[in-house]
Amino acid sequence: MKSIALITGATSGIGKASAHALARLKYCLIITGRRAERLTELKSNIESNYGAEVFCLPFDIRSMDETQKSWDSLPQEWKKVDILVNNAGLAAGLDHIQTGDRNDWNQMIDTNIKGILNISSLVIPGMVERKHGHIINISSIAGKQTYEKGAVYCATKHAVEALTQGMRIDLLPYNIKVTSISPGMVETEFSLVRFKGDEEKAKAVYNGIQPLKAEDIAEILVFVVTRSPHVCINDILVMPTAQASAFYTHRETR
Ligand code: NDP
Ligand code: 8X3
Repeated sequence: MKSIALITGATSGIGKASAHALARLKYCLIITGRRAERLTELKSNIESNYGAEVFCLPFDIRSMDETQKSWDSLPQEWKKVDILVNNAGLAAGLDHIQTGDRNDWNQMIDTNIKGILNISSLVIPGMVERKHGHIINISSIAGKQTYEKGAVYCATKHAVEALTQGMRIDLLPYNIKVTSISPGMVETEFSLVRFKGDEEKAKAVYNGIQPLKAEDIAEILVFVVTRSPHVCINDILVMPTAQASAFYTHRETR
């Protein structure tokens, strides 16, 4: 069997673009996310366009039970994951800490932090045994800076930064690369999810600015996974040209 990449959150945005990009590199793919029909559609699209083999695993990454059952359902040869892209994640709401919704907080913490731990706890032991593997965690500028009304989302991405560093240290004896990719604004379903389906609010996030595309991040992922075996890209921060930090953007007004 060829090399295997497992991508979480492949039903949309960065994860979906990453699936296309890794299929072009001839990886066999395990694609995950809750929306099963989207996974099936992506599988058939990828198989017909690139001839890559694809395995769909629909599950909610917040649940260790669901994650474990899905992992157990994989044929043995598919469990030898070479690349794990920890991408599934979300922001829910944009609120001051004093008015934040506890359900939103739990959803972000359970997906963005525990979700990474749930799937990583199943994939990493095999990488350790084989002394081979590459983990790519999709963090964010929100993992490096904290912005108003984003305390909990930013806290989860700061946790991703800490997990990335900790994984790199603990996995050092096992020839496992650990990379963090931290984007600024990328136009995906991210803002639609954050604003719970409010299209107007979601669109306004990108008013007067050319945001990154999911494919821009996938292109960086390709660079990261195609370095020589002795080279590990630790950390990439990437923004739209019109964004300088979490706080400064230049918007063209018409
Ligand atoms: P999208 O909303 O387009 O994609 C998010 C993906 O995560 C979907 O495939 C979704 O699948 C999956 N997901 C969310 N919750 C769960 C869950 N409980 N169980 C399983 N899968 C889940 O957003 P992006 O592509 O933009 O986001 C991808 C990553 O990039 C996230 O970690 C995000 O924080 C990060 N990021 C995004 C930026 C942006 O501006 N867009 C900037 C910086 C980082 P499904 O709903 O089918 O379960
Ligand atoms: C997503 C980018 O700036 O909304 O992680 O936090 S931002």
